[in-house]
Amino acid sequence: MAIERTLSIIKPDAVSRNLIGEIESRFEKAGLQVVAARMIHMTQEQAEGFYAEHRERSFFPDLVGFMTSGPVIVQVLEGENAIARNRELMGATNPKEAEAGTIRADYADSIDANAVHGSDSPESAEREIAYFFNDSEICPRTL
Ligand code: RTP
Ligand code: MG
Repeated sequence: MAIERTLSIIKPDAVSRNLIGEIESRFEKAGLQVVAARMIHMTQEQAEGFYAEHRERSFFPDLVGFMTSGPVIVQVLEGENAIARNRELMGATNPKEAEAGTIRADYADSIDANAVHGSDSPESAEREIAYFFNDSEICPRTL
């Protein structure tokens, strides 16, 4: 199986509820390794650029408002099949539909405050990682 990298965000709701460690623990137990990480409070411009693909959607203003409402952890996870593996661990976008035992089922309140973000494809992962990190800020562990 391929070793991949994916962009993960621990969103403002999870950071404010002191769930950083719980969530990182799930990634580590699943064999995903943190190879870059930073805490930031996104500006409106940063959040709008990150979610540019959703610019025309009705939920876009709420999404940008929420993502700029408090600090987040932006990070790169590395491991076998990391993109899909991270999405499995996260669960469905709407926590009400997320499978039991997933991060969103256990820790998320609503479709807006849904605890985590994860890249949804190799193309998104490449763009999203480069959006927040230079090559020199990524510390390879398994690659
Ligand atoms: P994410 O990008 O945050 O990992 O989540 P996702 O792939 O599961 O969901 P996506 O479709 O990319 O949507 C990005 C975020 O926008 C919010 N959203 N709200 N009200 C709605 O219908 C709606 N749909 C999406 C969610 O917070 C979602 O995580
Ligand atoms: Mg998405």
